[in-house]
Amino acid sequence: MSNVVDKKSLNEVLAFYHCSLNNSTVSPLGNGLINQTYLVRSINNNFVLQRINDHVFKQPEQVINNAELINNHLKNKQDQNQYPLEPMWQITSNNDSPMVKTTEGFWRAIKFIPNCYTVEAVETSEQAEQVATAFGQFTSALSDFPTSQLKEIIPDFHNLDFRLGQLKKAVVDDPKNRLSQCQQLVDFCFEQNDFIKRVADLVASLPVQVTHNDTKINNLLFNSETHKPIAVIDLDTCMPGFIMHDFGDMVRTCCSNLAEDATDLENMHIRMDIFESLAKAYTKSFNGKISELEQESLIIGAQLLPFMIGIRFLTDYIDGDNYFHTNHDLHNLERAQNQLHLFKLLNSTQHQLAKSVFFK
Ligand code: GN1
Ligand code: MG
Repeated sequence: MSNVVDKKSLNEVLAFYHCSLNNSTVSPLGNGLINQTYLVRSINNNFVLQRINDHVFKQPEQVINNAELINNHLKNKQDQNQYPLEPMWQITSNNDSPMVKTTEGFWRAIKFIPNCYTVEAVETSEQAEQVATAFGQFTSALSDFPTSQLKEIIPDFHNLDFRLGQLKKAVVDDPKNRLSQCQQLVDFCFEQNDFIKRVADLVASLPVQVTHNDTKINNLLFNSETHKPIAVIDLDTCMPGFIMHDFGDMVRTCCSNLAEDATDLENMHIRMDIFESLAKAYTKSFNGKISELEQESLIIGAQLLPFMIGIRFLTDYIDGDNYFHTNHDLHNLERAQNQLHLFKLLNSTQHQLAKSVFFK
């Protein structure tokens, strides 16, 4: 799928929303690695337009249906004063559906909330607290949602054995002869037997919840006046899952002092104050609806997500960059090195981290 959408294709999709490039402006929005997202400003209204990556999301209609179900549930909770954030409505097009199919792929429009902004990186422990509280409120409000109604959008998305299997396959195929560039890193992944076993034991016993699976701060909208989160966005990977995945992705994206593709790894450290704020706020947001095992799993999740995404970046590097958008040939390898280094740091500080989860 091409990253560039031409004017003709944009006009084709805009027509479904009663506008065109003659009466509206379309500008890229956000920094996602998967979908293409635009802000459309027209005379009638402003909305977010998104082309869903159908290489990643094989059945885009399932992404859209899941979002409808989740939004309806959140709206009910909001009406009962049990959800303090805003659901992110998808807009019905003139074909009476929230999904539009054109020659360029699958599209949807999402309501635009004015006077808000997104934040790319966590800098303070107050922000970490906001992230953990908002994503915790989200999953907590969905705790009585029947998970079986949700389609598993990307099967085995956060299944470690499956991700290790994909890496194994890429190593055997080595289609771009890139293995020699990363053999040591590959070996490192397969040497983590104790950790892999701990994860397998845990997932056999953890309760299933509706999880977001992409809990970075840039998937929250902040109100420009109050500077507080007003909505959780990007519901694409909402699926039945384990809360350690959501907590782990927060730790992965908030606690490192470096960006996920930074290469000066000797400078990487874990921001303990941020970790503590995440752990305390996330646990608190469930209002006691979190089991002891789930609480314990948070420490494993914190290590698991960097490990698993490191494996995914490494697999994509060996495969020839088919999945994640990259800016240069070594981009996925650098991301993998970075995330696996973060895993190492989190692994070696796990006892210290556990203290802040259990508030000892
Ligand atoms: C992808 O496109 P974005 O940034 O929302 C990926 C996440 C990764 C992330 C790494 C569907 O998310 O799992 O954590 O890149 N989403 C999918 O930056 O694979
Ligand atoms: Mg995402």
